[in-house]
Amino acid sequence: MSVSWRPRPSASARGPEVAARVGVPLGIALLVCFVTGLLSHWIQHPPGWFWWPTRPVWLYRLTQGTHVVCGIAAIPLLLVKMWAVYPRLFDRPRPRSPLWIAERGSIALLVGSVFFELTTGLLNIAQYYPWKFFFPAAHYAMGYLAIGALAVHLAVKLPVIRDALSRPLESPPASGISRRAVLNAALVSATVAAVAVAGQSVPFLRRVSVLAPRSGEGPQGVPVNRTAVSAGVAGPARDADYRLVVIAGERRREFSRAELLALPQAGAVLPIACVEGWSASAHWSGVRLRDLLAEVGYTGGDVRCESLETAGLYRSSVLPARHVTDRDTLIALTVNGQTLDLDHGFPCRLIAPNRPGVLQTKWLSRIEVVP
Ligand SMILES: Nc1nc2c(c(=O)[nH]1)N[C@H]1C(S)=C(S)[C@@H](COP(=O)(O)O)O[C@H]1N2
Ligand SMILES: [Mo]
Repeated sequence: MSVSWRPRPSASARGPEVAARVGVPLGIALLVCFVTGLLSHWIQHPPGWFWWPTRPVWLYRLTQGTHVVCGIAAIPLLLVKMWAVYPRLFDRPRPRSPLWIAERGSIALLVGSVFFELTTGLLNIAQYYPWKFFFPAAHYAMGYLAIGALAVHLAVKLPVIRDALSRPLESPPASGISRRAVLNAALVSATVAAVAVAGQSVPFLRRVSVLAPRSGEGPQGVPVNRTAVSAGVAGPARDADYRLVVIAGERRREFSRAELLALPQAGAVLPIACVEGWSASAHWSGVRLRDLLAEVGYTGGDVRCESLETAGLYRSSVLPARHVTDRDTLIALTVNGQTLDLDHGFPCRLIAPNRPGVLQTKWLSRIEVVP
């Protein structure tokens, strides 16, 4: 069985020395992407056993920011790794053994799925959806495939990887460009790519973040994901007859915006942390959800928050009871000291600690305790 490169007296910089060394940070980045991606998926579609805290308020901001930064950093690493093994990808010898077939098969699966994950992820953060499938479902399912193929690849290649890592990088010396130069180029471009996208979450990096699509642009210092006009709520949101309906079991009350403002107000500094990786912190004020629910005799349970939107994937969200009772979970009426902009969810929006942006429902119309 031969799954290793034969040492050549004076080889090109291509080969296992570079492939294995680029593979280490690439493997780590992919693993971090998988774990943070699973977390994000579970927060949005919680299985029964899943438990997600309300503190620290920035935890999801960190895990999802990390997900996107690691995914972006993995792109140049993957390209250099492909370059290092490129001639081997086109070897077409006859199948030699079951192990050999497993190795080649897992590589095809690995390359395909990782390519899919990185390109769809990249296009997603650019909010460009040229495909027909539903991005989160496809990205999630393919994540399992990628990590499974990675595990098989590592298991099969372990001897080759060990051998390549234990040998000095430049032995035998590469003809032409040195392996060290290739490796440095890979690491530098991964770092540059990471920094270029990290600015959408890390304020002091903003000025260098050429890749950050949304970094602080937007009314009241907060980016806007979907405007009121594109959500089709600009009319109803400004309607003088607007009422927020609050329901717990048999009890139901309606509140105008003025009535919400007349209730005790609370404030909190909380981030909007979009699944696309951008995030921005702001000071929100409004009515604590638990105070509002006390008006209808809330005794516990999850709570559904619905938007004025009549269609749209993100028109409603469910808050676990733990988030409902948190002191910082607000029905926000202002942001950064100003009346909530129409695009930030006027007349009122949900803002809760440690949640993906997609669950921070804007233009609330109805809040109901889930029976
Ligand atoms: N009703 C409604 N609420 C919504 C959305 C939406 O499309 N409809 N988008 C969500 C997403 S994906 C994000 S990231 C945040 C962004 O809030 P912002 O536009 O105020 O920054 O709003 C969330 N709330
Ligand atoms: Mo989002």
